[in-house]
Amino acid sequence: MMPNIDVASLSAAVLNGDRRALGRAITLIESGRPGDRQLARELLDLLRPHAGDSIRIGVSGSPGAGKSTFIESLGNHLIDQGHRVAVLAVDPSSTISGGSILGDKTRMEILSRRTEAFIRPSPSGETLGGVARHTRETMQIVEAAGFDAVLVETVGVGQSETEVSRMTDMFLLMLLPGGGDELQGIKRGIVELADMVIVNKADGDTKAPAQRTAADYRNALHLLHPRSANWQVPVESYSAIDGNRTPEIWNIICRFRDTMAESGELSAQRAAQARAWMWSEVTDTLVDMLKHDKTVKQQLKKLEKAVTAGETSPVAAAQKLIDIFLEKN
Ligand SMILES: Nc1nc2c(ncn2[C@@H]2O[C@H](COP(=O)(O)OP(=O)(O)OP(=O)(O)O)[C@@H](O)[C@H]2O)c(=O)[nH]1
Ligand SMILES: [Mg+2]
Repeated sequence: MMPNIDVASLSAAVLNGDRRALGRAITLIESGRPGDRQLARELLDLLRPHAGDSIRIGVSGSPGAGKSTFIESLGNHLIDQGHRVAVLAVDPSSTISGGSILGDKTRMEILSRRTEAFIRPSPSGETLGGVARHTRETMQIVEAAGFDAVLVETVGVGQSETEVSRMTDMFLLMLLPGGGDELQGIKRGIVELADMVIVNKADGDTKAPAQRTAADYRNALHLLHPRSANWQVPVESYSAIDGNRTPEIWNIICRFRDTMAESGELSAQRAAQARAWMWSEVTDTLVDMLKHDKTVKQQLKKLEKAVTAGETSPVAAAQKLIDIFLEKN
């Protein structure tokens, strides 16, 4: 797929801010070929010392809550302030819904045309695990390329926001006016992950409902055990369409980052994330190796069939596959 890659010069070009190199680097880490994986690891090794110097913000919320519109507004505000902004999407559902990535691009119309911005949708046809792995690695690459604000958008209906909260410094939850989280298809656990809640569409007819919803959440959040003793989760009503309060939202984000940096929580969180990353990399790599093993492949269909038919227990079949794999190594 990517012949004759010279990792050293690719890395140098990425560090130089070469956009085509950036695209190629990300394509390399997204490649499923085992040979490419080794190159990807080498590339990440070269870039890692230059990564980490950004604020990583996760933006989650129910479908249609206005996440992309918010990112468009915040991204443009940040660029006006001299920042460089990367937008990554964690959206394994895009394989089902089809066009959501294209939709996002059009919703980030101005942002996507600016040279200080880089927008990368998640690769289609990937499982959540795959998308999460790629997003984490892509984050390192865009940071090395000099992007100092990384915004990660995810649809808040499943497991993906937990993944995103594990790779970002701050987790924003975007809600619609009216109704609690159960009505919006948001699980309670997700509200507990939030470092800030934004009730969007506080404009026109939905302005008053947005303010009421914000007040409800403010009350509800007071009852939750705070994640940090140093941070009371703010609940803001907001309109991404008019974007008037975008600078205020950014100020809150900065205040959060400064508070967490001063208390030591930011570096503690990043250290914990690095440890967790190591373990998911171990899991992903072992599973990759196992799935690419020839003998395992030969037995796989048969065992899957036996499990489906209830002839073999899943546990026994898993052990059998692992035994086959280990015997050969
Ligand atoms: N009235 C109003 N509409 C908004 C606002 N923000 C977004 N919208 C509209 O809501 C719809 C969804 O906006 P998106 O930004 O695509 O929402 P999203 O959360 O990214 O959607 P998905 O990625 O599909 O989950 C679009 O039609 C927007 O124009 C807002 O502040 N006020
Ligand atoms: Mg979107």
